Amino acid sequence: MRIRGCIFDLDGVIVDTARYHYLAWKKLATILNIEFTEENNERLKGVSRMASLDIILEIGNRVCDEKTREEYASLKNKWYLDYINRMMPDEILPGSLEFISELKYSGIKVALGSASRNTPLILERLGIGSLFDGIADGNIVSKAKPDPEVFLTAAKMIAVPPEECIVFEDAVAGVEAALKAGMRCVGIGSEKTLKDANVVVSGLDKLNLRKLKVLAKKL
Ligand code: B16
Ligand code: MG
Repeated sequence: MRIRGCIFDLDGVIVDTARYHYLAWKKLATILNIEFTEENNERLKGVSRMASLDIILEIGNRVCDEKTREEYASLKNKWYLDYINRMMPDEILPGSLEFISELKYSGIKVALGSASRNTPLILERLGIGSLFDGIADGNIVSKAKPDPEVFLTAAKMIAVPPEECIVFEDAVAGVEAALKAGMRCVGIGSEKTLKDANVVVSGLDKLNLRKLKVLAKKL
């Protein structure tokens, strides 16, 4: 395939915020007397805030009205923001900046495709907002991953057709979204979890443009 656009997920690919999401959800679960484990937290990766809350309520066998759900979600986000507001650029995952810069330097368009409504704040904390030619996040899309909307929006922003885009994603829901968008997907994490990705690497530090082109021949 010809690579003209690369679209990056944020949480779990460029920065590891999963731990902060977990700690904030855990706090809410404890208050609600729901047992919520790190294993359960895997199910929340890549899915929207409200869908994450619904998974936790389902684990605890609870049903809530809309107003209460909104209150719980905003409480969790308040605790999550306490962590995010203390984030520093050294939390950017190894190899991310080098890889993205190399892509840009070689003329490939680079976009962000994240479910997170906190994307602008995270990018500001990390000082990397200006790196991207397009930013599609949870604030501008209405359908959460596994719906392809966020990646299709990102591709439009960089004016590259889906078949010439590669998505880098750490979550099962995100891989599904990328494939539904008609894009190729490089899974970031374990092959066992990301079975449907076209190829899987453990992190962006394992990639450079030369290696990506070799992988792309198999895509
Ligand atoms: P927020 P990504 C996702 O980001 C996270 O993986 C997921 O765990 C979280 O629930 C979702 O963002 C919404 O985040 O509460 O900040 O809007 O992986 O798509 O970059
Ligand atoms: Mg992610």
